[in-house]
Amino acid sequence: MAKREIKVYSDLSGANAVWADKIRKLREEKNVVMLNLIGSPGCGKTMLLEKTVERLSAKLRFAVLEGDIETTRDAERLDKLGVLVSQLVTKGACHLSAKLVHKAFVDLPLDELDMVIVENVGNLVCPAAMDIGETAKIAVLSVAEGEDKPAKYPRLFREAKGIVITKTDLLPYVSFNMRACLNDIKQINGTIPVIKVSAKDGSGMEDWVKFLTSFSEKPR
Ligand SMILES: Nc1nc2c(ncn2[C@@H]2O[C@H](COP(=O)(O)OP(=O)(O)OP(=O)(O)O)[C@@H](O)[C@H]2O)c(=O)[nH]1
Ligand SMILES: [Mg+2]
Repeated sequence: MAKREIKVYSDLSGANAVWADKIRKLREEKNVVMLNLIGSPGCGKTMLLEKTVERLSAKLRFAVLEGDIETTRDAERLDKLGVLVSQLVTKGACHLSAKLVHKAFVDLPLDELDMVIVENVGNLVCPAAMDIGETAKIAVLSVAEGEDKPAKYPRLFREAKGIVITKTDLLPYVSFNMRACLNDIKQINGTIPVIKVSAKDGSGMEDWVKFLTSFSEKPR
């Protein structure tokens, strides 16, 4: 039997990189910060954004891109608060691709914005590996998930420029060892800022907003 050549397909991330570079270039041209929020399903990303709106609106002009596998529910939550928001629906993919983000990003009124916050699809693994041309990835971890997550899913916590520990109001009811968690984070990403918040009771929200605004003070 004649030997048939096996076709090999790879380097899809190369195609992604082209779109990520387009976003980066446009961001730099328009002087817009883009933050990529990444965390498990239900860790409180959207509620954190809901509670951020009023405080952040007083300081800078921002829009939100909501990433989900299905539904426009998260975008509707922010739209109700008057936020400029679009919904990116991946139809099954576990992370946002740079191509999809680019499509929504170019439609934003970039000349009138200082910051775009992207809520990625709820997932601790895949979005961490995907460049979407962001200024920074921000890891979101709730105390309900357990303190071992940074050690078990280190890529996100290594690549992030900040970590938000959410739902701190639940600390009395869950066995989350904050000291062990912070120790692991230190091993993975020594000097990374860690912000502890409760979107429910409002504690830590000032620190969170200060952290966000610090990005618009740096080169974008
Ligand atoms: N107790 C408490 N509950 C919270 C807090 N933040 C969010 N929640 C609850 O956690 C659940 C999930 O919150 P979301 O904000 O939808 O989480 P998410 O990370 O956006 O979820 P996905 O978009 O599905 O990945 C909701 O029931 C919220 O009410 C908090 O600070 N404290
Ligand atoms: Mg959400």
